[in-house]
Amino acid sequence: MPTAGDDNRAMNAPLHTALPPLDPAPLAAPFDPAPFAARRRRLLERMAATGGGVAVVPTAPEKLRNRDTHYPYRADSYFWYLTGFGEPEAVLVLVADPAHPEGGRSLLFCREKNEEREIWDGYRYGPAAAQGTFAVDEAHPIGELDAQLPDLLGDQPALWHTLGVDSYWDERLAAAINTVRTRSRAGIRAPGEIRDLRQVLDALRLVKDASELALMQRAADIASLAHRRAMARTRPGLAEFQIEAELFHDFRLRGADGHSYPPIVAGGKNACVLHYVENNAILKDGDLLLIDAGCEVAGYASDITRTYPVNGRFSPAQKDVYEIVLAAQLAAIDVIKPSATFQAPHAAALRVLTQGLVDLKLLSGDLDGLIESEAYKPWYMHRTGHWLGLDVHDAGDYKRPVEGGGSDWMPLEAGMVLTVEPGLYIRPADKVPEALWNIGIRIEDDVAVTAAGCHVLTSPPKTVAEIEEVMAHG
Ligand SMILES: [Mn+2]
Repeated sequence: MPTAGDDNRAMNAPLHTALPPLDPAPLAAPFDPAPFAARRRRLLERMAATGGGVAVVPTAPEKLRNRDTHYPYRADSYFWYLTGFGEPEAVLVLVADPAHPEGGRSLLFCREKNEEREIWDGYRYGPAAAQGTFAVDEAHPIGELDAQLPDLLGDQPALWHTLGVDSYWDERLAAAINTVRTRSRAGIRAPGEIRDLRQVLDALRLVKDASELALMQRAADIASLAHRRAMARTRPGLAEFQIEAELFHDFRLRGADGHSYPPIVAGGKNACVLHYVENNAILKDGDLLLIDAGCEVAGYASDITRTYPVNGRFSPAQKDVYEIVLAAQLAAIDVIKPSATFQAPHAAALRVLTQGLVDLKLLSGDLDGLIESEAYKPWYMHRTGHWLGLDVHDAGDYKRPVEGGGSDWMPLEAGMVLTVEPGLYIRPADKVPEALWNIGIRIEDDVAVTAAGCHVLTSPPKTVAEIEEVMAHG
């Protein structure tokens, strides 16, 4: 264990790398409602294609943390996707109408202006300003929603809603439908169907538009710089949470909203705990450090994992395992292109990882047989990736039904974004050479599918040489 003096020297070590300055332009840019309006139009088209109706999309509720302190507020991802409106207590209503130039009417219900509350809690748009800024047809006080819903739902074929997500909204919308039913003797019909809005919205969210890809690139760039900073500052004797602080420093310094999920900063054997988030152990000379952390920019997540030696030099055993995981990750990225399926990178990674386990003498036998029997599972127990977007494990199906029954893995198309994150986790066990014990390695990048193949959004140092260089010289 190093002395306290070593700790201080490490924390104050200058970063020799010239980090790109913060680009304030995206922060100062005025809000552009056009991409959100285009998404509402696409949703209305999909609704119209299956008979039309009315969609009701509430944002997330505020959540109390304790007494009168709230958790930091974050809008519901579906609501944000369709509006870009970040205030709580808001609901979007879309009324499909083929005669409307946008495919239907959009109504935003939001908080009213309130001078006293704004002194305490900050600016509120209020309906008048919200209507223009967010380019909706109408905006109304949120207090009018229950009174207006029965009128909006009358004589409509279907109510579209994210059924079962929030029982409060399930009940509130059922009450609105019951109110419409009381009008049956006036000849007004209640919607005959309640349809799951998630299916159609998830399919839309799966393929990112240009403005989403730009935000995801920014989230990827900021998180990449943060990982690089953490790497340059890592030394034996520091605590995992001190490295976590380095990440958060860069996230906020460069304008990200914050973490996109609780960061994993796992030294030594903690790297073999897949969802380790305590981040409170001391980093030891000779151990590896696994960091799985990403930031959020305007609602969009990045998700990066890097693994490197605490003391800046890979041991021979650590290097052997690292090179296997890196080769698996590169092989997985290599097969990502339109028409390949979501399963293709996983299959490519499994081949390299399983051969690597044979080379490490942890497995023996025929490669295809070992893959078929999932012999790799004790050391590789998770999948190689997931969709990424507004949610770190983003919306979107991984399989699609095929004619004649059954399902196939989702074919990739340009605009989809997925993570590629193979790993190997070697816990102490009989018949495992001691040099390999507690080596937990994962390497994760964010990859956008393009027409020509794919584009890797994330860029922290990744090869053994790059990592050792950054750790030696910043
Ligand atoms: Mn991930």
